[in-house]
Amino acid sequence: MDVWFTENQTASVRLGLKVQSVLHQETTPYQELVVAETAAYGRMLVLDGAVQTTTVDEFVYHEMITHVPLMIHPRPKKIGIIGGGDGGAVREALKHPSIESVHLIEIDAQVVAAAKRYFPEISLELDNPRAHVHCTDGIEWVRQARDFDVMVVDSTDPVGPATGLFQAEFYQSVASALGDDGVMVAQSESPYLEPDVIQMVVRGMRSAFPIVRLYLAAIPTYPSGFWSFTLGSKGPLPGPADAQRTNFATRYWTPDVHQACFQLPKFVEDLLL
Ligand code: AG3
Repeated sequence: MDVWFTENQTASVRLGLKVQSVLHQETTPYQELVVAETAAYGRMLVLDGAVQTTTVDEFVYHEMITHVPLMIHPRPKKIGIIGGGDGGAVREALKHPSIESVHLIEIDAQVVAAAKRYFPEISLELDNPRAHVHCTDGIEWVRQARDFDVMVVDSTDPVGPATGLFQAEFYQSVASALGDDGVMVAQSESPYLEPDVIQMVVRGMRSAFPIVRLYLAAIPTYPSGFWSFTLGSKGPLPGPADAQRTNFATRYWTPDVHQACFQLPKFVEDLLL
């Protein structure tokens, strides 16, 4: 018998994945959480019907949301990750020897618990002594945070618990939480399916940071497979990766991709006007 998972990515676009087994299903205080084994993309985490991560393509998203801002900062020591309860961004951040502490601020403790139980290869660094997990509201937490070097917003879509993470006021409090060379990045959805979200994020970030740039990566299980990240910087500019600092293993990020990802197709560039 064929069993299929369907994500309604928009009112008129769906993604279908053949499912071999459903391993876990629960309603947390914040959302519906499902873990399933898929035929094509390995094990998958779904929140409120939206694919968050799969073991086959998670490396793209986690490497690109982490190494791009970390390499742009001259010497990142203290990192904040808002959302990202699966631990993938923590794992990537800890590949940088300069990092002294990574603070993960995930609102839903059940996401962290499911990641530890079902996604050991993604969550393994959550027990690293340099990693600090806080299961609390990221918006509140950022208001009192100070002296961070890099802040990564690894959120769900701008509906439900993540809505406030797409607002200008939130980017302003991230800017206050960052030191002088501070850099932030937020996942900002698909240029094909959610151009309005990109424009909202870029506009909001421009109200808080002097430098705002968009970059792209190909992530097959996310809507349209073509994904954007928005970077806000207090000073450091995207440029060549420091060759002294690239001595870690990756599967998508390379020093060339680090620069190339900022080269935007015309229709994407036009969204930023
Ligand atoms: N953050 C989710 C990206 C949005 C996916 N959207 C969707 N499938 N509709 C990923 C969390 C991984 N750490």
